[in-house]
Amino acid sequence: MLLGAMKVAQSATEKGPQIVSGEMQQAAEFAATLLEASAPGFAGMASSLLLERHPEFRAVWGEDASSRWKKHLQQRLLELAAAIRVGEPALFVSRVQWTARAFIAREAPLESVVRGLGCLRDILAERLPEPGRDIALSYLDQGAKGVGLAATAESSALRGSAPETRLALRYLAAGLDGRTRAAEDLVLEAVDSGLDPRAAYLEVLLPAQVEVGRLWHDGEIGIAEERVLTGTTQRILPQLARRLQPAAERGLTAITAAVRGNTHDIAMRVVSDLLEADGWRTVFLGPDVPPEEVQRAAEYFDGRLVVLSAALTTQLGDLEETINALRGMPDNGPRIIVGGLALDGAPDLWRRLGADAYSASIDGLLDTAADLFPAT
Ligand code: B12
Repeated sequence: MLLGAMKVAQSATEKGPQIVSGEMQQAAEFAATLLEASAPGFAGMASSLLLERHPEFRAVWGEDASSRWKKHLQQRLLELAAAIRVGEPALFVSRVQWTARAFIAREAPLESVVRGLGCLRDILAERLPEPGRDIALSYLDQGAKGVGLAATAESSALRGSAPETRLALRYLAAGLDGRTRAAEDLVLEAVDSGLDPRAAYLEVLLPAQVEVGRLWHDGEIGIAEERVLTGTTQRILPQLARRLQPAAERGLTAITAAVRGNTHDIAMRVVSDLLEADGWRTVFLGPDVPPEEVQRAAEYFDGRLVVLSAALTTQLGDLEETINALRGMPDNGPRIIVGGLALDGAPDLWRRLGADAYSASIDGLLDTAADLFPAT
């Protein structure tokens, strides 16, 4: 059962999540399920309506205008469904703002984001049955209002003059320039000359990854450059792991995984390495792991802690299914810590999903794990 089983849903007002009646929960679940199932159809209708109302957009998006808008609006509908299911309108608003920033960066008319949402609204008002329609329309309205508040650009994660930041900038420059070996040497030589390997992970490589994402989002680099830097980072990670000073073994196993659908596994790789250095035996399952496989691994390896990551809000259902699968194990299963960008902006959501803890950062996760399992 997905998140509709939660004791919380979002009212059709512009407030945060709140406890509401079982009826409201059912309405939210119903709307979310229907939106997911009908997303291609609704998106196709909204895309046709948009181009009928605004033929001038054809000149901007060319011959594929119709299919590109359909794809775009379909993704918004899936994000809308995900936000409704967890009762968090802010998650939908942040997705719309993310889109708005991408449009601004690519000099596409910002007005078209609002118009597109308006067409979705009209289609849903006509076609989405009650219960749940009002919730969907309210979320769409909040999304449309958020467009105007979208920042024109994200600020760089690499500001300031700390030596680690300067190293991250040099690493990024070499990596983006395709000088992979030089980029690798920069980081490893710094560590061999005294830089704490933890700082190399958390203050050099990860901020460089976040920065490359920002540059891509802002249209300043393409996918190829992002892939080159990510590949370089992935080459360095195992070499850094060998340079971490291991603490005394705890005799406990932690399983780490990016949930089904989430192909971002670098954070989990880093978490695994740092937990291992903290005395855990770690089992890193990698990206896109189905709930039943996480559960099977927890059983097979006797995992006492499971760390899960979801990057996109559309992966929240997969996260919840994974937690539920683990909770079905004897004694309520292992302890579960969750994190990832999907939970950003919804600080209490982890509780409702049934996890034991949430951390926004990897540093914080290590403290949380230590709190859950105090050394004896
Ligand atoms: C590399 C990358 C990819 C690679 C991933 C390769 C890999 N093996 O990991 C590929 C190319 C596959 C990819 C695909 C996509 N990506 Co991508 N990607 C990135 C990028 C540039 C770097 C990711 C990374 O390594 N970051 C460093 C790690 C450590 O950061 P992180 O994963 O965010 O984790 C941090 C926190 O979230 C937290 N954390 C994460 N998980 C957990 C778990 C726990 C328990 C804890 C405590 C903490 C924690 O700790 C980390 C450090 O602070 C980011 C930019 C960014 N801001 O990160 C975009 C980014 C994450 N991607 C993005 C998008 C949109 C996509 C795609 C949808 C693109 C597309 N149209 O296809 C797909 C979706 C894939 C999917 N189904 O999941 C967006 C997500 C926006 C959003 N919030 O919705 C980002 C933010 C880019 C951007 N600026 O817009 N991506």
